[in-house]
Amino acid sequence: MKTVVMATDTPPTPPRTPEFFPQHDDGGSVVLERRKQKLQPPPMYQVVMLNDDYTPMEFVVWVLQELFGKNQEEATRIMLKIHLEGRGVCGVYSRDVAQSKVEQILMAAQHSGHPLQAVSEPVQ
Ligand code: TYC
Repeated sequence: MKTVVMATDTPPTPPRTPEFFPQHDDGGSVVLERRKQKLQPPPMYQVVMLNDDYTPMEFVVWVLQELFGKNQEEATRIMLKIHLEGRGVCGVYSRDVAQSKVEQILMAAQHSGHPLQAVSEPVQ
């Protein structure tokens, strides 16, 4: 007979991976080996802004304040780092939030007619 699951029922819990699993050693006996914990924290992504020769410094400082919550001093420090070194980290987020920040930068830049570029990349 088929088991009918109603949409209102709480779904059955999936079987848990046993923490210990049987292994056969060379002598024919069975030993229990502890499984390695497999769960890793989700990878974090950094939003990196790139330098160019045309975007005004004031616009970059504004982006860092409006989209990344930096104060004037910190925003100016990051902008100058990008200007001098070619790139700089604006913030570190989960993958989706980082990608959304990149899109917001690109939209703001396009809207204002600036060629400002940004990317997100996994934190090493
Ligand atoms: N290099 C730009 C200028 O001299 C300023 C700038 C800084 C542009 C940071 C982009 O991500 C950037 N106007």
